[in-house]
Amino acid sequence: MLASSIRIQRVSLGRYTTTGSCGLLNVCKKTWYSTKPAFEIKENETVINGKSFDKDEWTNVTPAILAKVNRQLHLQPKNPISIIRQLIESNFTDFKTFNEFSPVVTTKQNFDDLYIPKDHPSRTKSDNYYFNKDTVLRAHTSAHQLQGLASGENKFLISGDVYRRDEIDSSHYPVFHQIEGFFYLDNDLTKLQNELNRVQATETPNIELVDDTVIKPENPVQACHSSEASDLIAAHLKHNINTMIRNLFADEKDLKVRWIDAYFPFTSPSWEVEILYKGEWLEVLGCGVVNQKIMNGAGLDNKIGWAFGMGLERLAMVLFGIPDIRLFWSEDSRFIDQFTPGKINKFVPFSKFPPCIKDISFWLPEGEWHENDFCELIRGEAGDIVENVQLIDDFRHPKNNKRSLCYRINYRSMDRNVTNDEINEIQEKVRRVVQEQFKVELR
Ligand code: FA5
Ligand code: MG
Repeated sequence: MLASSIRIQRVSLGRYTTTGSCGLLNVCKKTWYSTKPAFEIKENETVINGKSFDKDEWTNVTPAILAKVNRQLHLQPKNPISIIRQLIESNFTDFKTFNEFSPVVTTKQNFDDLYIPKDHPSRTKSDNYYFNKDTVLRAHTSAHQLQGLASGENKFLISGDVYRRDEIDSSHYPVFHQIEGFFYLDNDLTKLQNELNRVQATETPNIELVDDTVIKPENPVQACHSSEASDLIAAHLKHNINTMIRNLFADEKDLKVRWIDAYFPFTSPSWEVEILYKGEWLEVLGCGVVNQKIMNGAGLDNKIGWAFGMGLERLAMVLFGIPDIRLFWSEDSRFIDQFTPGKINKFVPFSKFPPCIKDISFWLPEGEWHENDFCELIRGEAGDIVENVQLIDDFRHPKNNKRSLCYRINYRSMDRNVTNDEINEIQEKVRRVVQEQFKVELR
């Protein structure tokens, strides 16, 4: 955990964040994964899967992140991420599935098409991986809602890897996976009621529900919708989600699910769903009634719909008992051979290797300090060997008013012992690069 005074507020595609922008540029002429030529970072352009993107002042994709693009954990049959995806899909049997949209999308797809305002903080360089001002690694599967609608299907699911610059700890990784659900129907009260009756007849989720959300001005029915139609489609959404969660947690006897109000520019009303797991509320998805402008833009003026976006890692960590988010990326057979497609079983940890802890302290120069950029730089130099980065001291000199920070970097490999010498070498590199990039004065 980072000290709360400057803890970076994580970015939700709906909420506001405190981080600003200041990207890093990494140059590397290495081609990864010979089977699928993935990427090459050249002087003036970045090539990924055969497509080239000119660099500009927005460019901040790094070799470490581009190396993840073709891993597609959600499609590796034995990976828990893929197992969870398939279990979710099995709850929506008549939905069309899209699992292979490219994560390289336009800023139009990721933001504009979803009515995310131009000045919304979720667009900043500090929170996203940009190829250039117009092209980004998708930050959510909602970036493909219009592609789903263009297919002509009225019920579909979209899964994929999504990318956000973030802090480093056991539950945060710059790549995670989401599954998006989308459903629409004629905006006709009889049809909506019949459809709701149909789904409610087949399943009654047996869970303890906490849902005291009410429609209010901060989370309103859209002006173009009648409250009856909006309530019916919302009830359909809630029933589908509650049933899915019940089925996923079939072995949890006392499952508690809580609905809370939320805000997303692309839905209204909007909610987030949390589950009570081992005494803690865990946010698992965001959802709501689709912004009618999205429907109308797709030529579906007389339809009304719902959408949700759910993270797969958090569910998989809970259901499979996986303690560290980096493990999903492990290619160690002791990890991957523990799992069977279609089945949830508890992960048996292989021995935990000892950590190697190093501190880095420095005086900051004038100007802003963005912790995401610092974490990104450490990831770039050290890769997955970094388990977490923690701010342990934040101090201002009483005389010259200069600010000094001390971070503790916890290095630990998931599959072998690390030597002090090897970590010293990495730490030296980290120190050098931090000094060069951020113009700090090392202590
Ligand atoms: C979104 O990404 C919206 N696109 C969701 C949505 C879709 C809303 C359709 C309405 C309609 P948010 O940023 O809250 O929202 O992320 C959605 C889910 O992704 C979260 O509930 C969580 O389960 C998961 N998630 C978000 N950030 C992380 C993270 N850093 N690590 C792991 N999972 C995350
Ligand atoms: Mg959220």
